[in-house]
Amino acid sequence: MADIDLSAMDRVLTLELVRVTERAAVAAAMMRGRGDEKAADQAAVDAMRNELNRLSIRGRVVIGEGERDEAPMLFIGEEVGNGDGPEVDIALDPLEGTTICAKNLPNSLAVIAITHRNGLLNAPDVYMDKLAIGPGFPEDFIELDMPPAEIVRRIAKEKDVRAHELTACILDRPRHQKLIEAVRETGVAIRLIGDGDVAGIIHTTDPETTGIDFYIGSGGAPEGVLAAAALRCMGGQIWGRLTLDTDEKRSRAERMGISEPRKIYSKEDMASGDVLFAATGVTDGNLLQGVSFRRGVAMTHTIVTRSHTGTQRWVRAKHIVEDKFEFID
Ligand code: VTB
Ligand code: MG
Ligand code: MG
Repeated sequence: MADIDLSAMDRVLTLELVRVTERAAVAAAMMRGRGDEKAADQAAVDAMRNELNRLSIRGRVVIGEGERDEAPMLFIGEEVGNGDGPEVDIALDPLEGTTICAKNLPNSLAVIAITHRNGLLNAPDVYMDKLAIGPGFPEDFIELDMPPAEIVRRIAKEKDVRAHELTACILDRPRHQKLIEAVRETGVAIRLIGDGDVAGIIHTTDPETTGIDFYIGSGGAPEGVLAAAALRCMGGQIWGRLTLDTDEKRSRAERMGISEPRKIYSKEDMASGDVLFAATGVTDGNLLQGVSFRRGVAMTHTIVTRSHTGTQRWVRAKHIVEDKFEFID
């Protein structure tokens, strides 16, 4: 492999990633609206793993479906790829928003991010406090620990708008009650989402289309790493801090190499190097359309992007379903 130009390899790999998320999305989409989160998730996991193992990489799952004993497939530490190619680390979520998919509500995704070995934060499956905003703002002009009113004031000033012209995306959870009150107080419109904060954060990169200006609140740490990878490629800023509020969580994090439990991570801290990112819509969403099935064909909509160049490719694919995908009926 030594004589192969790695950057050329990455270029090929970028497009190859599309197949991986497409395949997971189609499998999950066949289970849309059936009220069975587990089955939808399992279908996506199986499909993603099959496709991932065809890639010319020596891949290692860093952010995956869980620890080895709780996740039979795509567990943290699992080696994937055909074993022939660059050594890479992988963050994935074959179905981000299992409940959304089971209810056939907007913005469930199949997502993956790849970078060089040791380029991803080994985040334990705990909560992470997150603040994210799209491109076009000064670096660090807002901070994770600022009162919401101050965050809103600064964003409104930078955008030269009034607070009521801004929209924040927040996960609809009882733990966010105070946060929601504080943001409402400012006049900002809140879009409460049931799940799917990877999509919520990606939506900040294109407020004109999505209507989302910033994301705030606590969600899964693995999802934080995936969202950071997306923003490395698509622009924007994210700040995240792990919620390590018990001894058990702190020692679990320590075993995963985290020595500063209160550290605020930037997107580069969570995903460094030349990051490749792909997401395919499972259910219809604000940026990505969901999979649609017609007689004999499946249509998919994917974004694939790379931090090195920042190129965003929006790929609409028409798949002849027979032979390619397994039907469930
Ligand atoms: C979020 C959301 C995910 O988990 O990270 C959330 O993006 C956080 O956990 O889609 P809680 O549900 O406990 O709040 C999901 O909802 C599911 O992975
Ligand atoms: Mg998952
Ligand atoms: Mg998830």
